[in-house]
Amino acid sequence: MAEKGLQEKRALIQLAQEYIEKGAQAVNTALDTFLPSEQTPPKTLHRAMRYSLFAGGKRIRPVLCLAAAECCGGSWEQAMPLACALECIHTYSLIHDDLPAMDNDDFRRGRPTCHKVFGEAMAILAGDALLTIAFEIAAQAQPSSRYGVKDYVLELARAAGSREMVGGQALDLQAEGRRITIHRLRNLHLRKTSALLACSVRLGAMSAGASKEDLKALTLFGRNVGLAFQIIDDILDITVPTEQLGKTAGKDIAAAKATYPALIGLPSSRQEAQKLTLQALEALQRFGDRAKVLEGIGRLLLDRKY
Ligand code: GRG
Repeated sequence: MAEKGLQEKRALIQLAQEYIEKGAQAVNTALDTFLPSEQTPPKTLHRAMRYSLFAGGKRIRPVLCLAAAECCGGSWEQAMPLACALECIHTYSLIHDDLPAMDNDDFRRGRPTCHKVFGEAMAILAGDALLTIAFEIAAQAQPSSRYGVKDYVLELARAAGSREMVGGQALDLQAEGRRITIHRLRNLHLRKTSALLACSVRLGAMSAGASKEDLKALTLFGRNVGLAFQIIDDILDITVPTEQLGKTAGKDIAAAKATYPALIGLPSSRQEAQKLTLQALEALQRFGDRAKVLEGIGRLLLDRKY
């Protein structure tokens, strides 16, 4: 699966682009029904939650969830509550990451950050509420032939918690201004970024009742795509202007962040992202043509420009 001609790679990327567009629309519609309206008291809190959630994120995590479900013989309908829960957790992490006590960013998803518009206290609460509603939404998913709602909730809680995403963020903060080894950096990225991406494909597969072997293969895909995604994110932070990124460029160098480009330079970072993407695609071999969309998304994420 890994070695393909240029035409074939382009066709897969095109397929992924179209899938993401349709998937994102469906996710946005579903999120709109799951989230309390702006008129629901407390109105400011619900406005703040919706402001960040509907600010135009790429919806990579929910779309990966939908694509993994289809790859394992499931449907968007079964996977949708889990897809929406993933996006709520992702958006909460961005709101909190942008706070002055963390990355202190003014700009996200092409608009002022949540705390710039609603104030720090309300932004903290909007993040808290998005994290909490994620579990309320996930609990509404239907059990599949192999997994119950308890399994979905456990999966989500573990990926978002102190041993994975939040833990990765803690390691990231502690690494600021320090020169850490590539091994430590990889470990940090695996927790901060890969865990939720791997969880996205796993939850989609679980909603389809996937076998243990299929879940294992998708976990490998998600972890490697996640690592490549973070490396590309760090490369884009240096090479792409703020207007194109939709968030403030050059922040990593300014904050003396531990990143792949800082440790091994841009060319080696690009090579590493390519290698990881190929490893991710190899993990899809067992699914044959059913994994075309996932393969396209993996290739697209390596090529992304924002
Ligand atoms: C728990 C506060 C807290 C943070 C957890 C996810 C995270 C750690 C921090 C957010 C900042 C960051 C650089 C995370 C790494 C993952 C990443 C590259 C996020 C950006 O994801 P995209 O590009 O964003 O999918 P959109 O806006 O398109 O959804």
